[in-house]
Amino acid sequence: MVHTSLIEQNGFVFFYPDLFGRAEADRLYADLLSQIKWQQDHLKIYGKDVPLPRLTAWYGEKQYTYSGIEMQPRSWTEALLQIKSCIEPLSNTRFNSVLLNLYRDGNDSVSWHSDDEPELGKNPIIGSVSFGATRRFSLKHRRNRDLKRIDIELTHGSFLLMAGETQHHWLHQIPKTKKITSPRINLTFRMIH
Ligand SMILES: O=C(O)CCC(=O)C(=O)O
Ligand SMILES: [Mn+2]
Repeated sequence: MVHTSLIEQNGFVFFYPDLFGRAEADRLYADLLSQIKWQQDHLKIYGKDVPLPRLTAWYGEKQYTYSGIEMQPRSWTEALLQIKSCIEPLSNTRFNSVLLNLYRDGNDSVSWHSDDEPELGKNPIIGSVSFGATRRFSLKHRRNRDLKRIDIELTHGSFLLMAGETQHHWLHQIPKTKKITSPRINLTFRMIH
């Protein structure tokens, strides 16, 4: 499988531009859009409920807490199990959960963060699959200003793998953009301990 390496130090990030062919990606996108129980969550900021700028869902075998939001898992669907079985051999791990994001248009986003919740363990392997609109994904090093920010377009049917110390040293985001008017689905498969 053709892939490229995006960072040279403090972790590993590999990009597989077309893990899923066009027809299969189209089918999986349609299945996920209609079958996943998408929900609107809120963050409490200074006592105010602020809606997340995207819809989310949590599936798999374990419960999960992030930014104070506790998520009870729903059972794997056929589409999720199929995607999971495609990425596990490339990731050299087993995943027991997936966080799904639905970016309704370019106004939806996720701001700079690392996937570093305690239940992910020390050096988590994160398997990220994208369908629908192409969105820019950026990576920046936490401290070393000499390392340039990395921007990559996450295309329909692509796979991004983050491993090693990546979550300790690098932040990532999906910025807002006026150019995108259609939805994108992202799945980040994780191993919850
Ligand atoms: O949508 C993406 O590509 C990234 C999502 C993400 O970073 C997350 O859910 O933790
Ligand atoms: Mn993340």
